[in-house]
Amino acid sequence: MLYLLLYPLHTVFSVLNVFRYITFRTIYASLTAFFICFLLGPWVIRKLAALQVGQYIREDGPQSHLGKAGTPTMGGVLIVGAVTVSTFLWSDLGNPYVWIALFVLVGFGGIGFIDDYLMQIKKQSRGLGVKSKLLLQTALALVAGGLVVAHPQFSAEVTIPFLKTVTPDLGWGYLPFAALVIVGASNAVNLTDGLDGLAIGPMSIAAATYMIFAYVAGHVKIAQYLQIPYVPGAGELAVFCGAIAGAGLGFLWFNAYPAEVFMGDTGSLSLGAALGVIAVITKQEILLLLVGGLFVIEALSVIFQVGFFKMTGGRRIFRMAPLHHHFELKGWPEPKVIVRFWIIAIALALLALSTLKLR
Ligand code: 57M
Repeated sequence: MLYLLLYPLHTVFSVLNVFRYITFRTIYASLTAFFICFLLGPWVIRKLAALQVGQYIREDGPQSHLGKAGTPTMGGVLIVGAVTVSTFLWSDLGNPYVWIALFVLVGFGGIGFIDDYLMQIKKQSRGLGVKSKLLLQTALALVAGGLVVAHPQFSAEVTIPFLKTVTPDLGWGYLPFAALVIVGASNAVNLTDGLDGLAIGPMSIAAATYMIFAYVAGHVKIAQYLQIPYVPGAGELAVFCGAIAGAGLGFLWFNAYPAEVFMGDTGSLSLGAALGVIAVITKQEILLLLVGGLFVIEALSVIFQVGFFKMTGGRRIFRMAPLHHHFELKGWPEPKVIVRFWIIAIALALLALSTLKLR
């Protein structure tokens, strides 16, 4: 909005020329989203507590979690709000990719909100049923994927990290593939969100990583130089990614151990899906397995655990899935699990960044 309002005035006030630069707007989008979360956090937490939007804790989980009962949840409304306001302020609203990304963030936030809300009304740990949740997620992801596919510059080719010449063209298969990336990312982040700051830390790291990829993908010269797909207009998503990274840090201030608030499905489903759609638009879909590697590991631990459990009639690979519960039950203190998982997320993000040169 500020771009559309202020940049045209640069002919009168040359200082406003700075609004032209995606880098400048990305930095301020991050700071704006950070301060919205940081400053409004205490008020939102008080409101959620007053509305008695407190977390119900499953009794079959690690015993250490029972003390977390009543922690205000649905803090994701603050994150989604901060990212949306900041993106509105600092991005070029004439760019269709910005609208697709916001649609996914707010749409999946809406599904998460319904889920959280039902949990509060029913006073139980399950909200929307698994099937209805998956159906709603798939429907939204298909709409978002359809909007990407309808873009005049769309290409159905998929980039494979480290291999610059292998770019399979999925043709019509691209739409279900895009939906899978979005829904998969949304659910993987949701599964990870089980310890204080465990999901939001790596989410900020992943958003900051894609911020770089979005900038590079949208810059014709750098994209050509690095031999990555050039996606005209994708650079504007750097502003959106910056807003997510900033909002994430602002939220982490309160979600850090011991958490004063949880993000709820409102936060985890929306942020995961947003990461998925960014990967799709920037044509770095497969790279999400690395950038969001921690979320992938957590999701795989559940898939293997459930599969093995069913195959063997009740035996387990891990003490409990998702993986963070396994380490908790092994006796690692919660902060140790969290910080070690962050370290893994940072290492994976660096590895992902190295694909800019290693190809
Ligand atoms: C959501 N939600 C947290 C909070 C957060 C298929 C199965 C593996 C599914 C999985 C599941 O339901 N996962 C989805 C996980 C919950 O957090 C809330 O949910 C929101 C995210 N959606 O924002 O509102 C609890 O996590 C803790 N928490 C924190 N700090 C935070 O910042 O400590 C969350 C955020 C909170 C709080 O305790 O209440 C959750 O874990 O429920 N199911 C599971 O994860 C369960 N695993 C399981 O059943 N494993 C079995 C299967 C796979 C065979 C096994 O391994 O034997 C575990 N979760 C719980 N108890 N709570 C185990 C039992």
